[in-house]
Amino acid sequence: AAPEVNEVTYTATDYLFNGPQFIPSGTTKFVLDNQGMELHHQQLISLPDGMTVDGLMAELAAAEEGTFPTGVNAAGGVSALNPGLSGTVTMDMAAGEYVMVCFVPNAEGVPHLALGMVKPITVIESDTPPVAVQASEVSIDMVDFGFAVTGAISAGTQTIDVSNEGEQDHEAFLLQLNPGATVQDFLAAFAPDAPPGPPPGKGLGGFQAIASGGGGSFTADFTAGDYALVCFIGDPNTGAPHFALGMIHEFTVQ
Ligand SMILES: [Cu+2]
Repeated sequence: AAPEVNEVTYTATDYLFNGPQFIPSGTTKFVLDNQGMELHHQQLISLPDGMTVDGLMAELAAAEEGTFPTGVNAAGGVSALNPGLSGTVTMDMAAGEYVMVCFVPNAEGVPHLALGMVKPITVIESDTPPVAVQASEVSIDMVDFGFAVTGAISAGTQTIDVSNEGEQDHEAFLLQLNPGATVQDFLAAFAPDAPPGPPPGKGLGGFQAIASGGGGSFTADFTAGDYALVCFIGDPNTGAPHFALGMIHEFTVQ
């Protein structure tokens, strides 16, 4: 068979994923369409041999904040999107069992996966070879702990390569900031004591957490304004989120 990109679309609502459970292996373009009223993301997790979905949920609940249990690999996906937005991630999917979850908390701090956003996905071995990767003009290397961005992000639709060159899991959540707002202002809006109201920025997707050595690309529409890449993964050594250790990259699109 000739190499081709398999496109699969999932919708996120409050609080369910809808979309195909069975997809072929190979180069896969994941589209996530947020039709809910809250932020949602699509975190794929590779289900280890012998572990059930319920077993994974128990391990995730017991894991330290922002970390994946030992032996459980984060497998990418579309990062958090504001209501009404959609995002795209492309990556090579190996055959196997996966689970799609959303860790975004609701207003009471309950993660969406505990409210129903858990969807088992089976990637079935196919003979379609992966599509040869065409390098994008912009690439992001995620390291312990920072984002190394090569190339300039400009207005318009852009595809950006993402690669986890670090030892730990990393993600590249793409945030557009309201005029005058900072990343800290945005993060503060999710603190337990934050006043009600929308955060001063919007999630445009990006690349959800992926294990060391993994990667792919995401596509986003940029207009003039201030943006940031943020990683929310927890460092098991210090307990600090990666964004507090250097994984915030602010940039301006002209
Ligand atoms: Cu990180």
